[in-house]
Amino acid sequence: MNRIPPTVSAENLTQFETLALASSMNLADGHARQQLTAAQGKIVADLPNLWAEAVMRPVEEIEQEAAASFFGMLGQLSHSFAAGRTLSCYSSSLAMEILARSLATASEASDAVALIHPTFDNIPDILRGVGLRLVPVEEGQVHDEDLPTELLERVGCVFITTPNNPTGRVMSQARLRRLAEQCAEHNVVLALDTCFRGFDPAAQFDHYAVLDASGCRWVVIEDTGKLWPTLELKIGWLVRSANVGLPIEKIHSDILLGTSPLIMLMVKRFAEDGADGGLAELQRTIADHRALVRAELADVPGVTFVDDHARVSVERLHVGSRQGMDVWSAVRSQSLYVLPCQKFHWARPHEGERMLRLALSRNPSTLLSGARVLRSALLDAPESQG
Ligand code: EGV
Repeated sequence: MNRIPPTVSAENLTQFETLALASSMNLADGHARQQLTAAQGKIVADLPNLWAEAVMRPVEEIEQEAAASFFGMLGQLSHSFAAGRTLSCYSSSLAMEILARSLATASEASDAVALIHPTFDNIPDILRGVGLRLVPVEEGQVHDEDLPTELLERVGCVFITTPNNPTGRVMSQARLRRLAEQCAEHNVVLALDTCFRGFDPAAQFDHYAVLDASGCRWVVIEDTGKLWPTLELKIGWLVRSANVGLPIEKIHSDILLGTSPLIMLMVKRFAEDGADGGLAELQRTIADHRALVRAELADVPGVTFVDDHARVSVERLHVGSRQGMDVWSAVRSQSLYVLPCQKFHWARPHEGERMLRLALSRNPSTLLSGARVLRSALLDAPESQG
């Protein structure tokens, strides 16, 4: 195999993604880079009119309409517009930072957070960055059983990504209800990152109805950023329960006055199109792309697809006895960029050593050429015998 000396240094997954930005075969980041659909192209062509509308109308009204369209498209009908309960941010990571600072500032019984493992590494990094301590909770554990009482007694917050990134695993309504009840019982904040929910109908039951019925203190981070190829024009929403007891509004206002009403009008129109069939079309496109990648790599010895039922726009590949970083280096020498998985396993990186993540929200031609490069690199690096 064509081994490149490890001259790159990437400290986190996003730095690996940055390396890929200049390449024509970028299967690294989870942002949407496929072509606009015809209906989406029409919205983009209408941006000058949206600009004129945004200049004229009250921001608050636009903000409510954008949120109503987006939350409605995703089945989140019980979400509240009450004052300060739905705050818009430039990105979901900024929403995450505001939540993290709120948790660190508040007088919680504990400054520890129980965080799903694995998950995208900027979540543990942001939480640790404000001084919070982390306790890993295995994805399988949180989906299959109640959380242990001794864990709930030593954390101030449980943080779950659903659907999870990179596994695509979705928390069921029954599990969410039980987890919310447990959090209510122990006065622990339940935080959900639902940035990938648009891809999976299983994640589109009304989470806000379940959370509110439990009486727990909760925060949800929603995101328009993964769905549509809108050149980083996006909104991350920070939504909270009335009883959350965290200084979220204050910290949000320390950082921003508001997001762009032009982007909110664009989001409103994309969400209307989504509700009108665009979201189902996107889900079919991702399914086609997943099938394309799997077909191209299916018969490579040792290679398996880890997340059978995933519907999110990323796909994990197990490379058998090979090292993921060796494969990463080999395909990089051919200008293909994928994501090595160690850093998703933020508590035990070695668990991700033999996996790669591929982005599916690309044009099919890019996916096909990428899959072919990956295929030949994998065939050139046969599995070790022992
Ligand atoms: C993914 C990167 C950061 C993030 C990428 C991502 N954002 N670091 N603020 O959007 O899965 O590729 O989530």
